[in-house]
Amino acid sequence: AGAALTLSSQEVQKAGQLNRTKIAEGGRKLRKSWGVSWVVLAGNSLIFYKESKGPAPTAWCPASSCPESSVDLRGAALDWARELSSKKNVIHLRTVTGNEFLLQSDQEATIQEWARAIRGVIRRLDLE
Ligand code: I3S
Repeated sequence: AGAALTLSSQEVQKAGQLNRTKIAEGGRKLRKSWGVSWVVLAGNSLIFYKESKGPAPTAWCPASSCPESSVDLRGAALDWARELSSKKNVIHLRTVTGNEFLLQSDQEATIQEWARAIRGVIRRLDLE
């Protein structure tokens, strides 16, 4: 939760651990590579933090030293990804820049909460 704390000034709306893979970059399809990310929904962005590979596997590295990527949700689209993965509970996020991600949780309720929260931000930005 250290990562989320440093973002408090940006209105953290949701944070948690999800399975994640990027499937396209700038409209170009990528090879899937699923991994666990710490995901933070804050302000207009979805931010991914890599799980720490250090000696304490349960700890997340501090935001300042952790490789991260950030997705601008303005104009993005979110759908269920039933045809894009054999896994259950997968959502598909597409950005205006043609980056695409799959996010997955084994808990249906968890991914539904994420879908609701991300859609909320996308809708708010659509209205601006
Ligand atoms: O859509 P795909 O290509 O069936 O996705 C699977 C592959 O990316 C696979 O990796 P390799 O092709 O390197 O073996 C992954 O291990 C699978 O998890 C991918 O499928 P799912 O259905 O799990 O998203």
